[in-house]
Amino acid sequence: MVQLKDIGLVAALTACVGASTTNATNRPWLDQSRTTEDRLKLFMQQLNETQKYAMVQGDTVLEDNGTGVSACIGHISGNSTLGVPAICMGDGPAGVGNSLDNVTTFPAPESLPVVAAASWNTSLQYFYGQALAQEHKSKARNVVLAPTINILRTPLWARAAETLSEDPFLTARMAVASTLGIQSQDMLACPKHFAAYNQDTDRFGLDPVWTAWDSIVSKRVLHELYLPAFKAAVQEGKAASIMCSYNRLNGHYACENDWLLNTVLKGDWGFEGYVVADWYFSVRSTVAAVNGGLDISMPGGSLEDSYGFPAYYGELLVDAVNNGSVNASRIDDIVARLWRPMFELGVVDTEVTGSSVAYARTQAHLDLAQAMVEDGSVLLKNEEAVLPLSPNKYKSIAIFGVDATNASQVSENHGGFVIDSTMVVQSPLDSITARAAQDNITVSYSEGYPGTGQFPTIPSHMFGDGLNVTYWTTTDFSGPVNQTLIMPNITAALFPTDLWVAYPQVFSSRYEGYFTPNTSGLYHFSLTGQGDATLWVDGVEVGSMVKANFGNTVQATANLTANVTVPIRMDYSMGYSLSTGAYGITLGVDVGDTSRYPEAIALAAKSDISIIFVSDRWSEGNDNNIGLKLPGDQDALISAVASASRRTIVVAQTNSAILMPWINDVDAIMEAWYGGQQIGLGLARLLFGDINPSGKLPFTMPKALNETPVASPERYPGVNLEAHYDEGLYVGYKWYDEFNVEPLFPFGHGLSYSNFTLSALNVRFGNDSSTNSSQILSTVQLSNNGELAGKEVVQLYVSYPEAADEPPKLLRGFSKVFLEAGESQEVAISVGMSDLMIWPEAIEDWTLVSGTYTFLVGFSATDIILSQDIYIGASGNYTSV
Ligand SMILES: *[C@@H]1O[C@H](CO)[C@@H](O)[C@H](O)[C@H]1NC(C)=O
Ligand SMILES: *[C@@H]1O[C@H](CO)[C@@H](O)[C@H](O)[C@H]1NC(C)=O
Ligand SMILES: *[C@@H]1O[C@H](CO)[C@@H](O)[C@H](O)[C@H]1NC(C)=O
Ligand SMILES: *[C@@H]1O[C@H](CO)[C@@H](O)[C@H](O)[C@H]1NC(C)=O
Ligand SMILES: *[C@@H]1O[C@H](CO)[C@@H](O)[C@H](O)[C@H]1NC(C)=O
Ligand SMILES: *[C@@H]1O[C@H](CO)[C@@H](O)[C@H](O)[C@H]1NC(C)=O
Ligand SMILES: *[C@@H]1O[C@H](CO)[C@@H](O)[C@H](O)[C@H]1NC(C)=O
Ligand SMILES: *[C@@H]1O[C@H](CO)[C@@H](O)[C@H](O)[C@H]1NC(C)=O
Ligand SMILES: *[C@@H]1O[C@H](CO)[C@@H](O)[C@H](O)[C@H]1NC(C)=O
Ligand SMILES: CC(=O)N[C@H]1CO[C@H](CO)[C@@H](O)[C@@H]1O
Repeated sequence: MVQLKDIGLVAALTACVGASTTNATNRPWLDQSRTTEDRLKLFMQQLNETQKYAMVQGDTVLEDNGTGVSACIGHISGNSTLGVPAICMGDGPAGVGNSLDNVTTFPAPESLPVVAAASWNTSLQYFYGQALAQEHKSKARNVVLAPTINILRTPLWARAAETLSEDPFLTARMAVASTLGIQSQDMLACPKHFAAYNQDTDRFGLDPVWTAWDSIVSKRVLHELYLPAFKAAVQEGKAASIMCSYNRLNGHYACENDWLLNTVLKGDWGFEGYVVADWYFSVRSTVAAVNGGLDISMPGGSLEDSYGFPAYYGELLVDAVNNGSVNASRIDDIVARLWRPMFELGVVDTEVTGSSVAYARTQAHLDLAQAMVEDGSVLLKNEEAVLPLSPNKYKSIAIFGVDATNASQVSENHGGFVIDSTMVVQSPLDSITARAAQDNITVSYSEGYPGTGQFPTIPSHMFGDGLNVTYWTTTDFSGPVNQTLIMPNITAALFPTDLWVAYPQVFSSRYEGYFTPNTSGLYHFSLTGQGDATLWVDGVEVGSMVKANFGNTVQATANLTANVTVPIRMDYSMGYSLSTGAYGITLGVDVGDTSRYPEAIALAAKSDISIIFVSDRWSEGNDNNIGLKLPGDQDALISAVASASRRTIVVAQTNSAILMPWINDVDAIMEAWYGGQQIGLGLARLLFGDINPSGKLPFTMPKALNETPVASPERYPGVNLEAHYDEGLYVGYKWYDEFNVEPLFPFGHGLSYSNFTLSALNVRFGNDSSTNSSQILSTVQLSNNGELAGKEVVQLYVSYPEAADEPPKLLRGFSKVFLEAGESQEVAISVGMSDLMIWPEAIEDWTLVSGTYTFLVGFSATDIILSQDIYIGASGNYTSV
């Protein structure tokens, strides 16, 4: 019988194993001329039971390298004698995460959809995957925990920036490109999070009873909407691993969901790699998980005393095998799944040369990051050709907002994204100023708005004699008071640790005191931390953080008068926070200043054009709780500046959709996402027309939150921890189409400085020679009638026969094409028969409905230009009409 302490010993002994050599003498599994299965079998014969058990459970006690910096966020030891390296997994999807330095801060992945070329394997998304893998590899990692390919079901999702689209077809194309890009570098990809993980609210539940929400979704909707990108990543992208998600799916945790993992993923799709748990809270059991298809457990569900969970894949697993609840062959199956891709993709044969402190950033990657800004930023509005900027039109430009500076919002805040202390942001202000100088245009700046970041901590003297703080050992201010204290200010560092060191102790606290402003004006408060917090100033609730699992900053504003003392209160509960030891909120302030608006308005009035930078700051673990509104007084600033400006441009750096109450007051709007460190260089070129904008929205922007598909608590975030996906297939543009809801900006929308047209659509049957299968070939003539060269995305949607019971139209192809001014080109898009199949509940399988299909081409979901019907008969019996 294997004891847990043996496993610990093996892990410790092998913790520092580095590179393998390819010396196959006496180690035939290192012989690259053998097949993967052959090598795998030979390798596994070398492992005894103890060694195998040590491999099913990751750790984060990592290859520290003596610097205090860990390369891996998940780690499974290798063995130098056997010549196999450790498996070292790292976040994240927009560059090397986990606070490693000297890496490239890329734009958020969401900016990439619809930028891909027709042949996606040469697309930017593929290069992005390659660059990601190269940087992770430099940091000694061999598994990239990316891409994130969950459907953007609600624009409120914290991780909108990290995922790809509301549409399954588009997401699938991007997922394949990114997976192939990563795995082209002798690295493993790990598409995530499997499955129906479309919100962060309630993903862990509430301390100390951690129960995650349950997604209630029909099988048809899963097969047609939430699973296709995973299927494509597995079957076409050959993804080496898949990460299962935190949520429950139809009553069972995703990481112990036999139907999802065994029947669908490993059975129907033939997935031969491994399923790894998400880091905390996704593993909830031993027998159900291992029999339900989870291969590798990760800390949180596997570390002793981790949030009260036992080590499910430690001694409990050994016991489960010994008592017969888990078949011993399942352990071999897991170990084979773990190492198969390591052999198949050549990772075992690649020397580990990286280190956590290596310099991974390269000029080529910075250039790619800039190219992504140029290809992915979306020009939403451009009235009367106010853009591009040019000396004929403007001699002076006024710029507003801290996001224009090097404090620009360029990345998600959580550590899964890039958090690099050495990052240098190419600020939009500097880049625009430099570019404008070439045209003798002057650029001036006025802050107007202090940004969405953290402000300096409120100094103690502004709270007079201090704040009364009351503590409860409950999460909801109930029960007897545990203690009261006087605190000089509100900082996370001053939270009394004795309240929570004895896990599972939880607490809530209330601060009450007085705040004395030293100036008059609008005060911006920053609440930085995790958990739940609400701030009241002068008796009015001015802002809140809701169910934040990880650190984030939210903003609150209050209009105050110098030397007029007002009551201040903050309620804080640590219930939803995750990072042990990081409880509490730090309250910062940007003091009021009555001159801010007058200065901005004066500058706007004397300039030829105003450019206002705005942002939000949603981040993993913290869904948007303010309903798509821009934080703080940014809406007011835009309106104020616009009313004084001759021309106004808004540049938005946002996680997802935002509401635009000022839309009719401004002339142009550019969505630049969380654009990475090269944002300024790319934006300057776009604004001046050195590059023609060609980014397209990967999701629908609604006019109001209550017009989105999931605008009911039963659907999102769920009631009693059940989220009912009963909007069915009607997610994104399918909803707006079906219910005739006019969006603010439709899916696929994005303007160009040129004028593209489509003509001569021809839809016909064809044959895909590579697979010798039937397909439908659409050709259409794309013309650039403008005066600038540029790219345009031809989008192909299909309307199904009535009997299919599908939404009005579904994206089934797209092609991004570059044309010189005046040039025309025939664009061909083929759609395979399998892409037209549906999955009716009645037959529980894919089927092709016969009938008349309408093929529609256009430049967005609401800009359909040409269409043609085609009749598809019973299998093999096709005729055009
Ligand atoms: C590596 O594997 C071999 C063969 O199973 C074993 O004898 C050796 O102890 C292992 N090395 C370490 C450091 O665990
Ligand atoms: C390969 O391994 C054998 C046995 O450990 C050793 O004698 C030999 O020198 C190695 N060859 C190379 C090229 O490293
Ligand atoms: C397996 O091998 C390891 C390393 O050689 C050793 O420490 C362990 O005791 C062995 N376990 C069994 C069950 O033989
Ligand atoms: C970043 O790289 C530079 C140049 O190699 C090095 O001097 C510096 O120490 C690195 N910084 C960090 C924080 O790793
Ligand atoms: C900018 O101004 C300088 C000095 O007045 C002049 O020489 C130059 O031609 C101007 N450039 C442009 C692009 O107008
Ligand atoms: C907050 O109070 C602590 C404890 O007195 C003090 O060390 C810290 O400097 C104060 N912070 C500010 C910004 O006043
Ligand atoms: C306050 O909470 C701590 C931590 O749970 C506990 O040890 C202490 O006894 C409590 N004090 C009171 C007065 O309830
Ligand atoms: C703080 O507590 C003291 C003592 O109970 C009380 O006199 C004072 O009014 C309280 N201050 C506030 C702001 O509640
Ligand atoms: C703040 O108060 C002043 C004075 O009442 C008022 O003029 C101003 O509009 C207010 N600002 C905001 C943003 O509410
Ligand atoms: C084992 C390992 O990764 N060692 C590295 C630690 O960091 C130094 C400094 O970059 C490298 O030189 C070592 O190779």
